[in-house]
Amino acid sequence: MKEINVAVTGGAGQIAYSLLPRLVSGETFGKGVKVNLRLIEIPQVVEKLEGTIMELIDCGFDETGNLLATADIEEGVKDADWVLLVGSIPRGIVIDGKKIEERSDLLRINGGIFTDQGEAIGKLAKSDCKILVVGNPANTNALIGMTKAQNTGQQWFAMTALDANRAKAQLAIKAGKDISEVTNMVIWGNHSPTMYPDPYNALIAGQSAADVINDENWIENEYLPLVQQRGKAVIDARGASSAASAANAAIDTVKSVESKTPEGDWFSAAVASDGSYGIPEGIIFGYPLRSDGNGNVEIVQGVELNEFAKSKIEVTTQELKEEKEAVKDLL
Ligand code: NAX
Repeated sequence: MKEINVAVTGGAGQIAYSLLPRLVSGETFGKGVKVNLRLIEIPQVVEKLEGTIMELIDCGFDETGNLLATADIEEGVKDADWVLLVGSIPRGIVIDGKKIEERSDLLRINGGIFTDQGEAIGKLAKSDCKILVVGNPANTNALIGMTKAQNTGQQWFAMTALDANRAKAQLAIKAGKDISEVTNMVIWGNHSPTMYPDPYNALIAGQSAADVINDENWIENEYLPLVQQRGKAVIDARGASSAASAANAAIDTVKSVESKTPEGDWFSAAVASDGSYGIPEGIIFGYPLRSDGNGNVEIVQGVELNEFAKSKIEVTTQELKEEKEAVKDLL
């Protein structure tokens, strides 16, 4: 059986609980591919992973390979084909008597985690390793990790697929169509409330979603805030942040990278900007992407942006520049 090594940080967290079974069930990497899973946690929590491992064994999947729990990032990412960086410190946690509320504090604390992880991945993971950052602030964490990894064969992604799935769902509901008919969704920019979930280039049964819905006021004043604030709405309703849908989006992203993108479609994730669409290089930016199914992912070119889109993209670009500035000493 073909084998693949997958490392996941934050292995004892709530997203991981929904994510891990689906990584080793044959669903994500395909039937007949054995998945060796390394679960990485902070030392205070690593023991709990033994319980998770027991449950994964008890699922009895044919594709489950070796299962390892570790607090040692180097052991966890060695020879990894995929690394899912889910673990991070949440907003509101108390560290050294101080409640971490400010985005800038969060950026710096989590940035510190991603320097070590990036170095370990660059040095020890496979030379064509794919890395998906889920832990927030995802784009800037990915920038730090990628910068520290210094390994140009590896490819870093920050997750925007949850935002894309949320956006598709809202467009489908509004249009009264099946979600399977919604394609070409792109989240431009940051995984944050400044994201731009593009309704003009998204298609419903091959036609611009904005044209199908034909309600500019709804698009600009209801749809955008609905998608941008959906994470908060889930927290308010559930008393905890999105977990099952976040895990699902991580699986979607891995599958999108691993398989050939259907002709004419694209998928959404943030990658290092190469200057496409006038976005400055040196930030991790949400783009429309295509995969050839052999590990090569490219930014789709030539997508038209109207004035509304350009103004939204400007705002999210500015935010990413500011985030970069806030962690500049970590880069
Ligand atoms: P939890 O707090 O349930 O779990 C996080 C886990 O990470 C904890 O078990 C913690 O011990 C571990 N951890 C912390 N530092 C670590 C380190 N240095 N190495 C290894 N593990 C470490 O959070 P959960 O709900 O699972 O969310 C995880 C992250 O995903 C958060 O940063 C959250 O903000 C982010 N999200 C990102 C989304 C996206 O679309 N990109 C959406 C969902 C989610 O909000």
